[in-house]
Amino acid sequence: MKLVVVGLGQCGGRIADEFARLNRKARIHRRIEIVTGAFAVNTDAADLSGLQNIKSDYQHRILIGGRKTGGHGVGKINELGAEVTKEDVDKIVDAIRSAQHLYESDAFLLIAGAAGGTGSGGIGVVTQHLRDRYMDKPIYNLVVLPFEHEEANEERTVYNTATCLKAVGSVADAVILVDNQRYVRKDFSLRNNIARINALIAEPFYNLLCAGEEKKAKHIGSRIVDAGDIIQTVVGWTVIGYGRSQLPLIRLPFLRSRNFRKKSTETHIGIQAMDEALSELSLKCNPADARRALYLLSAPAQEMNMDLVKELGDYLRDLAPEALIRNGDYPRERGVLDVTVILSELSDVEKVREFYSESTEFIRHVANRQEQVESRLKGIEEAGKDIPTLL
Ligand SMILES: Nc1nc2c(ncn2[C@@H]2O[C@H](COP(=O)(O)OP(=O)(O)OP(=O)(O)O)[C@@H](O)[C@H]2O)c(=O)[nH]1
Ligand SMILES: [Mg+2]
Repeated sequence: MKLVVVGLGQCGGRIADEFARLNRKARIHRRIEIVTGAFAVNTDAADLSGLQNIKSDYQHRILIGGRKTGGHGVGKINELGAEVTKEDVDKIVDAIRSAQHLYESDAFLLIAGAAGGTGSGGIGVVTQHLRDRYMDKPIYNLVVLPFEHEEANEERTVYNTATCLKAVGSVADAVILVDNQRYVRKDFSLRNNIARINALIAEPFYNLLCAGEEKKAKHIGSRIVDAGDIIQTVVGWTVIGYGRSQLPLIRLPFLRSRNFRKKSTETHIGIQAMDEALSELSLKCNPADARRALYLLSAPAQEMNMDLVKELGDYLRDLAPEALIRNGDYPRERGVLDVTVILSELSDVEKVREFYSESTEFIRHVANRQEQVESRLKGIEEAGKDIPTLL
């Protein structure tokens, strides 16, 4: 599958940059193309110049909001983010339209951090405009939810996140939810290592996008996962997970037969990778709420067999009994077996509900506070009403 990737704001731009890096890796190591164009949109000039893989011309690193933001961001006010994006949306859409291989692309992927200003406000606006113009291509949004400490310490975090989720939920064909906090749990030092988190966020997409683009017979699985399967799977609220198991280094030739022991070891390793993918989904959710699912098994050809693919399917079916499950195998990797899982068309996402209800409370709280401030100001005015004026 080939994507046009557009990152908005700092978070979106950096993750889009990561996709551009994956594309380079696919081109060098696999001679295939998975990203037909990578763009970053921001109100902050410094953030744009900090990127490494997205082409550095103004058509790919698109600065918006010129006069209103002076190149310094919107300071977490996502209404302003939405407003300046609307004003400059033609500039963004024109740049995307001039991408060389746009016609070959299967879908758009727009990325932003929900808790910020520029990306949070802009992602829904750009999605809506692309949707009006390219009705034949699905538009996916990848939305990054804030760390817990941001929810606790910064008032606007929850409000920005809720308004962003509401916007993307109503315009995108699918919203892939990624919770920053999930990546902190894996390894605490990561908190200071955003680049590593971004790599972990993009990683599950690598084999998933590559599998359907392979041209050489030896890398084409017996059941290919291509753009069609992904488009049929990814709808509405969506999460993605990735798990990897090392394969035993030494393989004794006499064990290569279809012997029972080997098969059970393979199955065990496969289930282990699938377990990891499911326990480290990009957002905690209940697989039973998924209406659609997909898994891709990538391993060296000799490690793969249809029994294993089927076993993984049975395992996933138990956890997501309501889901229509698609699957595929991808004879690639060396020394490892990995499993990518997508759970989609989720009928309930607790975290999204929480953001909505907390934000509704926050709006009430702000309105109350505003009333209090106004009545106090009136009090001051009242107290000074007999003082002569100098003006
Ligand atoms: N995973 C990840 N999260 C990030 C990154 N940069 C920022 N964030 C998160 O994104 C949210 C803030 O959004 P930003 O992208 O910084 O904001 P922005 O869109 O640039 O908006 P302004 O700076 O207000 O103009 C917070 O929840 C951050 O934790 C990143 O590179 N990777
Ligand atoms: Mg910024």
